[in-house]
Amino acid sequence: MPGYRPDLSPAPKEYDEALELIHNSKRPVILAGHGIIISGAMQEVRDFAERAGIPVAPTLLGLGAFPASHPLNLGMMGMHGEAWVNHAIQDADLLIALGMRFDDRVTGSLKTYAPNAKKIHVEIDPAEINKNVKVDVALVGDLREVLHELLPRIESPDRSEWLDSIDQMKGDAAVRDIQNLPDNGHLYAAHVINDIWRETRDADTIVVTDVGQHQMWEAQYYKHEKARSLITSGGLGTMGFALPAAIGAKVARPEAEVWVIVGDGGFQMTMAELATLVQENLKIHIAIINNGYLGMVRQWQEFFYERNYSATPLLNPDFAKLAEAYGIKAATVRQRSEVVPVVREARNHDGPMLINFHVEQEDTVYPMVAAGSALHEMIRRPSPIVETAADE
Ligand SMILES: Cc1cc2nc3c(=O)[nH]c(=O)nc-3n(C[C@H](O)[C@H](O)[C@H](O)COP(=O)(O)OP(=O)(O)OC[C@H]3O[C@@H](n4cnc5c(N)ncnc54)[C@H](O)[C@@H]3O)c2cc1C
Ligand SMILES: Cc1ncc(C[n+]2csc(CCOP(=O)(O)OP(=O)(O)O)c2C)c(N)n1
Ligand SMILES: [Mg+2]
Repeated sequence: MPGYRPDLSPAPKEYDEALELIHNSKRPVILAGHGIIISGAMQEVRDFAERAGIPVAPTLLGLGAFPASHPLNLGMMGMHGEAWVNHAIQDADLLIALGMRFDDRVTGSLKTYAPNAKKIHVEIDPAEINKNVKVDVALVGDLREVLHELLPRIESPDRSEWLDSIDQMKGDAAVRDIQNLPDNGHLYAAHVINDIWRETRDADTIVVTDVGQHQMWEAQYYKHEKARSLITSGGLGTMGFALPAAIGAKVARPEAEVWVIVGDGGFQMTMAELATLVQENLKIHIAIINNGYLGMVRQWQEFFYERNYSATPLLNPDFAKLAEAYGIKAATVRQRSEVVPVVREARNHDGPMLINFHVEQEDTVYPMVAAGSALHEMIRRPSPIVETAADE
């Protein structure tokens, strides 16, 4: 905007203060946000984390900014983040926030957020500094430029004790248990998404999600290695986003494989765009995670409103027939054994395909930090079946 010229060059003293905090910290965590991707600082963040030996926790919109398979990647933080990540944040003595804005889904109750941690905030927008979380040092500027200043001065202390203690917390990994549920005839959304990941992980894949439970399961069970391989509506959380956004992604990157992962509720908000798919001849794969509910709202009704499922059950059309009416290939899947074959069929088909996955109806996203709770006070899956923290 004309006249809006924030100072985007941190003072030398601010760099010195940040470096002192980093070098004196025993239990630091990097909070990796969407600003890394916007700034194009993926390599710099990696260099920084590796040189300083600091573990990295991405936000939802930071997924892909730091490779999921990197040994320093802890996994997503926040309301539906991994339990050990939230515990690590609460135990940390230093948080280094890189291009993230401490959204309420990330912090839980602000009163109890990372109480023993000093905070460094690297952020391009001065209005974000001290907005939600009060910080000790703010470096206001473009993240990539700030990291170029910091990197040559970063020392490499031994942080193995801290990293080992986080590793031990991973034993407490209820969020992963569902992957190992026996094939008992029920289809779980986590299975579907994890299988799609296994089949498409080596391709140039872009996943576009809608808003709700399936969005959180995708964040948990699809491992993003590269920036911009996940497109999702985080801040506004707009149902109906996925299909039109996927059309945009495919038009912009025709060579990429584009998957829509969408709820039965959100899909119905913009499903008229199926016509656009056909008209523009776009090969997009649509996976409807059909649980027969506005699932994320049903989940809140289950936890906080005594299972009073008011206005959340959905009377859906037959999505496969609907797709076929547009001339789009379609399939309906109810068994786990059918997931991989149908994903392969979609990938081999010369055109778009819609798959209607009928999943367990009253499944719940765990862990969950209830609104207003402290980040470490998570509702956990009752009696985990198998602990699989070592999952690749
Ligand atoms: C149902 C639902 C559940 C959710 N649950 C979670 C959850 O469990 N965990 C979670 O993390 N999120 C969750 N979210 C998403 C959450 O609401 C926020 O959208 C998300 O946490 C924001 O991530 P961010 O701060 O990285 O990105 P943004 O909100 O995009 O913020 C990016 C920040 O980077 C800054 N920036 C931009 N460019 C630069 C640059 N060049 N240099 C430096 N800084 C820059 C911007 O000014 C901004 O402050 C959920 C959303 C929904 C709808
Ligand atoms: C346009 C819009 N309306 C309402 C909401 C509130 N909301 C968030 S998640 C959700 C339920 C989503 O249901 P569905 O698309 O079936 O996905 P599921 O949670 O079942 O995976 C609702 C109603 C929203 N985010 N956006
Ligand atoms: Mg649903």
